[in-house]
Amino acid sequence: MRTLRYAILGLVDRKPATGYDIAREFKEKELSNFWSARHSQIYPELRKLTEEGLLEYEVEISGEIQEKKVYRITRRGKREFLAWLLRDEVMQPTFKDRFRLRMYFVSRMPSADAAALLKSQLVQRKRKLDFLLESQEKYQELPEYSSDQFGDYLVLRGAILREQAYVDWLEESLRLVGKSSQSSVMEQKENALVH
Ligand code: FER
Repeated sequence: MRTLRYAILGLVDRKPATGYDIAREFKEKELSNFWSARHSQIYPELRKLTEEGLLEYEVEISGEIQEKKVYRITRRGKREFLAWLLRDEVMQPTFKDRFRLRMYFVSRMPSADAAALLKSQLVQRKRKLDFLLESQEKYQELPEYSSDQFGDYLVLRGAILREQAYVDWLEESLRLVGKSSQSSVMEQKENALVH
């Protein structure tokens, strides 16, 4: 499934846009926090969508020589976009997280090193969480369901809950690593007394 085409259809369905406008959405707007696309992908996709009759464009003159294509969604485009939106989604496999792979092999490293790595992740994750919580401040109240902001709010809340869970996991792991390193120190002392 070519997901980019649906992201583009969704954006143009909200508001007629140029290729440049669309590229900006992926680069610096809300969408850029969780989806990306490069100019080199966007322009060929706009061309294909136009050939397929899902988008159409009007040429606007901007300045003396500059022409720009302003894309609009067609009725067929709206229909295909809605069909895609309503499709049920198969759950995606667990995201590959390199740090989790390292923790899986934690027993191969001294516990003090494990604690240091966990603390570094904790600092970074808390920073991310703070950033997301700050972003949430733009919503003093729940946006209306029918507004573009409602979906952004849902996705942002998902990110906040995910990062909070990650922070919880790191803090719990730090506690557990601390606990077991104490017990292994005690075991060493006990062993030293016995032998
Ligand atoms: C936003 C919508 C979604 C946003 C962030 C996200 C910062 C998601 C981020 C993530 O999944 O990490 O408006 O603003």
